[in-house]
Amino acid sequence: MSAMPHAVPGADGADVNGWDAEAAGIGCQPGCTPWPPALAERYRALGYWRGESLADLLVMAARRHGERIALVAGEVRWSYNQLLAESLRLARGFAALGIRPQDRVVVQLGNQPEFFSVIFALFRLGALPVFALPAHRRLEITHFCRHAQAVAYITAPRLGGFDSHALAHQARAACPGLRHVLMAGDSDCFPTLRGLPSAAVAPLPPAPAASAVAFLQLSGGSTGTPKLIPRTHDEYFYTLRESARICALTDQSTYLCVLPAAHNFALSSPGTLGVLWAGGVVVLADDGSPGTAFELIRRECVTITALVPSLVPVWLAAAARAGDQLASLQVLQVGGARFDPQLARRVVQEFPAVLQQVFGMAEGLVNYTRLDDSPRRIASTQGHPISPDDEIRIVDDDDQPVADGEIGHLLTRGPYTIRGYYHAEAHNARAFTPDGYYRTGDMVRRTTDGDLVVEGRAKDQINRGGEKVAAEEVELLLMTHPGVHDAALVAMPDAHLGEKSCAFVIRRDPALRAVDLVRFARGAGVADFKVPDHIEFVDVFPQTPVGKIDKRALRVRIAEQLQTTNSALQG
Ligand code: OOB
Repeated sequence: MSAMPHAVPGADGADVNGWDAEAAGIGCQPGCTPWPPALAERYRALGYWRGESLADLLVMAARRHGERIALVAGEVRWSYNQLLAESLRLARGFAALGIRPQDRVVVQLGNQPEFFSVIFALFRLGALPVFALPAHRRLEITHFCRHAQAVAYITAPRLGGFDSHALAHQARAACPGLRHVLMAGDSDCFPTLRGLPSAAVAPLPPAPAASAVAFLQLSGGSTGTPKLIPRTHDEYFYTLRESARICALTDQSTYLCVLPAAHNFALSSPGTLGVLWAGGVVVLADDGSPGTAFELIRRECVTITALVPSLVPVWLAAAARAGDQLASLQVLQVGGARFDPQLARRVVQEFPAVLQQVFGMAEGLVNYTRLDDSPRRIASTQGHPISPDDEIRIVDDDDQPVADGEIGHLLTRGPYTIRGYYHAEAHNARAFTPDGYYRTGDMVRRTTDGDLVVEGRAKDQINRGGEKVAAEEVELLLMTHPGVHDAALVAMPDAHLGEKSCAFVIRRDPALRAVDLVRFARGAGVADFKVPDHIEFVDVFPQTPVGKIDKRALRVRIAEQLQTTNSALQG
């Protein structure tokens, strides 16, 4: 990683002011695995990595589109100039607090304008946001703070309906390294973003190197502790530019953000950052219900939005009664979880916008169906990768390529797929091949047109309507209950979310009830979506021939049980 720091002329605070190159993260990336130098050179030579940082993105966008509207949230409307000015004010304020380049800052905000001013401020400082989701609670937030050795935690007094003050107190008490807790909104207990010193005395460090890590994204994961994903400015900017091109974004585009803004799909595929790069408008919604979203689409003339599959049936039903409310909408993206091909066909036939399927992952690789693909391709595949340099291997259990068209494990590497998780050496040895391919854990096949179709999953994860639950994380949590001897979490079919979680539990205490365990899991402070949806008590687990818990058998058992119950209810 040899690129020199690149600051767009006119970017604020370009002089060094006592900050040294090492502090600015140039060539120093502890805990991160770099690309092999020859490949990095190739990606630069091909113009994929252009030496521009995500802070530069906003400076360039403000220069081109200054007084045009960048963000809309309720009655709040910020121009590009306002967003840039506010992010620089915050960057100076953060610097005055002593937040330095490469410091980690856990950011847990809703779909609100401050999410953007905060992350662009951190990008400008070269400090790394760690993207927590609004649903995360004490266990996740304290884990992120500790694992990333965060110096600050930025949250909002209310996250959805949740009062986050207690969570903020708990995080501060549990994480001695956390020097600052800041609130985006009024608070009696914590300093607020509005109250940050606008210290002219605190100069900004030089702009970060584009080759440096820009932020830590969360992995859906399949292991006991959630992993962090280091993404660099250079490669992330590449995905934004290309995603914006693939989705035909222009400065006339308006994107409605209904998914959590911190999630990779909503952030960059092309998401809010892709739209800001194109000079369009980002409209922030509190939720994805048609009641909220359709009115915003009409009022703001939204042209593109992104959904998880579980929202699609209600959108389809509401669209049939929506009159010309959706007249401006050109593209409806759907991704993040398995999308039933029959439902996809209905969208293609009935919904008044072009469907685009998106199959991506926070670790990198993103596939899109293209806007001009045939309706058949759009409805029946998850598209193909962003980059001609995305390398795809589809292999059997022994890492040998499967025959064309056969289903196998998807491995990938390329100009924006990470080479390792943050500070996770042992896990990296399993999650990546020796030659740097990421083992996605997805089972796919490739069509003769070169599109990927997701056929299943080998990783031990539950995809709950796009929210990922790592089985082991929940199993370990349940096993901390004194009445539990062993636990195995598997997916069970759900008509609305696609999948829900079912915990099979071997009890130590015969009096233990499902409701006790659910209460225990809630009380332990995990995100609600990780609390098992259903609990089955058993005496033993079925085993595979090598003596592992046979999760496939458990999945079949609960699926059959549900089917029997459903037919009994219907009969
Ligand atoms: C997106 O990112 P993550 O990191 O929350 O989850 C990635 C995983 C994939 O490995 C796959 O198992 C599943 O989510 N997934 C899909 C899918 N899109 C993602 N499974 C089936 N069909 C799809 N279309 O979910 C994400 C990141 C960027 C863009 C879009 C989604």
